[in-house]
Amino acid sequence: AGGVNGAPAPFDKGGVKIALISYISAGDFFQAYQAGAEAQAKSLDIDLRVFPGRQDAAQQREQVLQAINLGVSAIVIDHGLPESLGDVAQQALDKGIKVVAFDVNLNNPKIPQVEQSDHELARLALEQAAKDNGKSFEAGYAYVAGFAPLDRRNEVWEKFRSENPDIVEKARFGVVNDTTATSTADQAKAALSANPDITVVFAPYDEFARGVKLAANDLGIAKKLKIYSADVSTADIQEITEEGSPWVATVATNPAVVGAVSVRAAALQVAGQDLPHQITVKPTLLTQESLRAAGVKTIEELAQKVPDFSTSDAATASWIPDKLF
Ligand code: SR1
Repeated sequence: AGGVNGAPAPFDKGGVKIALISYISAGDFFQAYQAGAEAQAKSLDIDLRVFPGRQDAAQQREQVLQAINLGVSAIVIDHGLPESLGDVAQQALDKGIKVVAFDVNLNNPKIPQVEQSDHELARLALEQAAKDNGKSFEAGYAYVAGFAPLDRRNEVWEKFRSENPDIVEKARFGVVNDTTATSTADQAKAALSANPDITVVFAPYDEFARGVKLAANDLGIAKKLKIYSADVSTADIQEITEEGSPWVATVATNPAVVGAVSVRAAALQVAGQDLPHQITVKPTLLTQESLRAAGVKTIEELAQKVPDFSTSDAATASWIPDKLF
């Protein structure tokens, strides 16, 4: 470990141990989030210990305890169930370990919360749906309760529906597991078959959207359906822009940037520097039309065209390199 020139202690010496403890590791979003966290850690000569998530709350809780025993300086907790994490996160704080939470509400004033402005994300997606389809249509909705970002997006969906009584939710479905897209596809297939008048699906997680698209293709109804989602990856861009795709818009951050911001937030705390309690990475609306017009094929190409996809001004300091992608 060589440390970072001009950085405050302990980053001047390097080798600061930080743990990244995830609830979910499968899927494009979470892999890119981890890659971004690793890139930021490398730039700060941090020894990042990654604990992979398997949607197992008991295991994640155990991993927080393991990280405490490893003597890390900070822990980034990425998703998870607040009820199984609150007390162990407090144990970490009591030992002087800094904690940052991404997309899990730990309701602790000592724990900064990173999020992607989920209300704005859902609002932008639904405004685009109304722009494309008017304010009277039958909708399908992919949702699983208990995940902070999905719950926040759901608040916006509920408000949007109450303000637009002719937008009718005909079916609700969704699964979060290690095969979210295919499991959601099975449910979407049943829901879309039972409700042939559905023309719009709000699927605010890219794995959900991928599942709905699979179902629409299997049923041969892709032409009459429009899917609005959250998140983006290189694979998503390909699925959105391909000929005849029903996936017409997504609202997204670069998940690698969010991973980098989470590590920066942890590093700033370890260095004793101030942070706001709420750390937000702003999402951008990406329509099928705009992606096709820009000829963008990968998330790297997107990062070259959309400044918010290459870096974020959240949780920065002069000594932290933030041009990573
Ligand atoms: C199961 S929660 C999935 C969401 O977490 C992140 O906020 C991503 O945006 C994804 O949509």
